Amino acid sequence: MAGIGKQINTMLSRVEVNASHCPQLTRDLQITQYAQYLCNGKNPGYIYNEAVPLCYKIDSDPRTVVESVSFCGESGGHLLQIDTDRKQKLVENLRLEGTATHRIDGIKIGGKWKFLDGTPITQVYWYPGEPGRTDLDDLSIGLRVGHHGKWDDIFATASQGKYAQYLCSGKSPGYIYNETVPVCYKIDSDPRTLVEAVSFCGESGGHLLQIDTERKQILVEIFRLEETESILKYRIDGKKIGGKWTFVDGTPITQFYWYPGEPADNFIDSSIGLRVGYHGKWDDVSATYLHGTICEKDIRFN
Ligand SMILES: [Ca+2]
Ligand SMILES: [Ca+2]
Repeated sequence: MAGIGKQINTMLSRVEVNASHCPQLTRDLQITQYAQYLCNGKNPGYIYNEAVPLCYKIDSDPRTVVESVSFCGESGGHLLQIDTDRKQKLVENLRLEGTATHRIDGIKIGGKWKFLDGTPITQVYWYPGEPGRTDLDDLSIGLRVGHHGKWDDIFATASQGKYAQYLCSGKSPGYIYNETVPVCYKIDSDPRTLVEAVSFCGESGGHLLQIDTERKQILVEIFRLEETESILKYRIDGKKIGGKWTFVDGTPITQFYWYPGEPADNFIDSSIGLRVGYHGKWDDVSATYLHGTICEKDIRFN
């Protein structure tokens, strides 16, 4: 009898365990699945992160703060509000792509950082050196590619592209901003030696165009360089020292885009130019001959 009693007790306790745990487990699962469904099932492009938990979406089109707010609002959301360490950890692990800075919630009003709903931001995660524009008020918060989720103060009313354009051509007449590369460049057809070209670009805060990416090369290949009475070639960065091609700052050039038959290697002071008719492909030119100049200005957002 005692043995049966024990069995019954064991069975009862098992039932108890089942009764107390299974429904709970099911409910959690249902909540998770429902949350997931609410997040990405209803709103394509959103990703559900269960650990935070958080439902987020990344979009790379350039927008002002106002445009971003309405873009997020269209899908029933709002700009990502980083108000917990967990959310910050999440964005630090995101792999943001491209060159754009991605906006998150946050704006500077009367010298104070606040979320768009007016709540003061008490915990900040600035990248070293940020916020960099202490003198201005038209600011918001973004995550810059390469800053591993740490914050950057960025313009609120201008998209990053427009701001870059302003830094490029607004501050230095003659420069053109190409958003695709991106690069800020200027083509000048006055004849100059290499030394003169370097100082000419330097006067506007630039340097000779450094073709160090495929994208920049593709850009110069669609340039319509003009032949004038005095010039047929345009200087870009590059010279030969001790048998090695380097940029003027000493960085070795690793990728070359010579025109067939170039470099002809017939100068003791070789540098690089783009010859009209070579469709952007490179020509070795004498450093002392007079050629046109293509300058580049580095755009730094701070
Ligand atoms: Ca900044
Ligand atoms: Ca040549």
